[in-house]
Amino acid sequence: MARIASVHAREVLDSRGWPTVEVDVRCDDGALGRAIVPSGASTGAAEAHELRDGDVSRYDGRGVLRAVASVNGEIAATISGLNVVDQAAIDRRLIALDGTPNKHRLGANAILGASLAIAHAAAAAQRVPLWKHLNRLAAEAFVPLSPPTPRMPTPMTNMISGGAHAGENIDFQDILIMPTGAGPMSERLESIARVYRRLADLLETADLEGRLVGDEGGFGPRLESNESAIEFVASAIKEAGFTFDQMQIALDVAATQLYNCRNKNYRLMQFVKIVMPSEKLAEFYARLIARFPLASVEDPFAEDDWAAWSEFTAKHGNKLQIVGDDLIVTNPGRLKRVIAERAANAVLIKLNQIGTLTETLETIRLARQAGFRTIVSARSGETEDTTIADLAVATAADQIKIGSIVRSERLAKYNRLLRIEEELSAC
Ligand code: 2PG
Ligand code: MG
Repeated sequence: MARIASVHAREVLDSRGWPTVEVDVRCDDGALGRAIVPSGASTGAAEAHELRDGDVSRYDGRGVLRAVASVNGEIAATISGLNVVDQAAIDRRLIALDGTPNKHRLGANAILGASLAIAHAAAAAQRVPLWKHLNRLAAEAFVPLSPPTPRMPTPMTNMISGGAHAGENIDFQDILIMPTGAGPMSERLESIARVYRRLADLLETADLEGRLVGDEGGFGPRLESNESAIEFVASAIKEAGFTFDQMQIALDVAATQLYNCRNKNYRLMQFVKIVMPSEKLAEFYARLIARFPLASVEDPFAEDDWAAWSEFTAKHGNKLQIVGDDLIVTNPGRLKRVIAERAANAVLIKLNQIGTLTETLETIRLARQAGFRTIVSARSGETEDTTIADLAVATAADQIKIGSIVRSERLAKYNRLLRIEEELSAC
């Protein structure tokens, strides 16, 4: 049995050059676990609190030295000496230590950094890959459901970025593709890369910014409309030689960003000066669904526009994956309401929206129980940390959303999946 011997956090930088928290957990047998916390740009209001210093003399106030101090002080004192494999018990202690509903006292970035570093240390202490350890934790957390069988998720990969991730060039935040074939990850990545290259060619031929990318590596051209972005991706799929059965199209509208909650209207730049209520936006989506082979739509409405979500799911949910991101924020309580109100049929899973591994597994269990699809997701601000690749495999997630197929903070996860695939086939 390995016990936690030391806990040490430091401030490191993420893919946007903003500070974030890295935590090292060392066990008494020498095993080391390390994790780095990601950070979102289009965040939901109900997300766990990311603690920033507010000291404008450093990083425009976005330093994380207070969160680092939470880890090196109170968190280290509380978890030192505990059995490193007792993830659920340790996470519960961290939640109680913070004592606030959204983890704002110690910071969700401090708590999650510790929670994930503990899981890494436990895997190292047991000399098993992280996905194997997470699979055991998931099996415990999913009771009374059957334990998940580890498997490769389908990649949901960003091709064109918009909204908050690419300087508001278009309204929709992501136009993504999903290879549906059951082939090995290496083949699926090659297919995705092929579409990405054809898309670059098409954008360049059209004199658009074909090589300029947004926060997640998707192209960020200035286009006249959101439809035009979908058209470009659909054409790239065809140019690459795929049918829409082999390569599906998905959207993340991130509609909370377009919503004015005072007058309950959405504002899309492509409809200059037109604001629309959710009914009109739903009609716009119905036209897109009729015109394009869309398989999945994430955050079509704002995080608190509940009735619009339920109506949309009733109308399109039998053939379309409808994903709650800002709506659910990986929060078991919000997911329960979504299930009760049939407001979506799939959930995006982001560890830092809720702030511990244990609560994340609880949300995934609820989703599985309700027959919801699960999509494990990166944030737009990422690092070399690859925990989500292991989490997706360990929980048998349906999809993984990492961003595009370029930039090393994204590739770290895809490449990790390739290594895990080898380990899976050796089992
Ligand atoms: C999203 C994510 C990832 P962010 O909205 O799904 O693409 O973005 O991390 O900025 O919330
Ligand atoms: Mg989203």
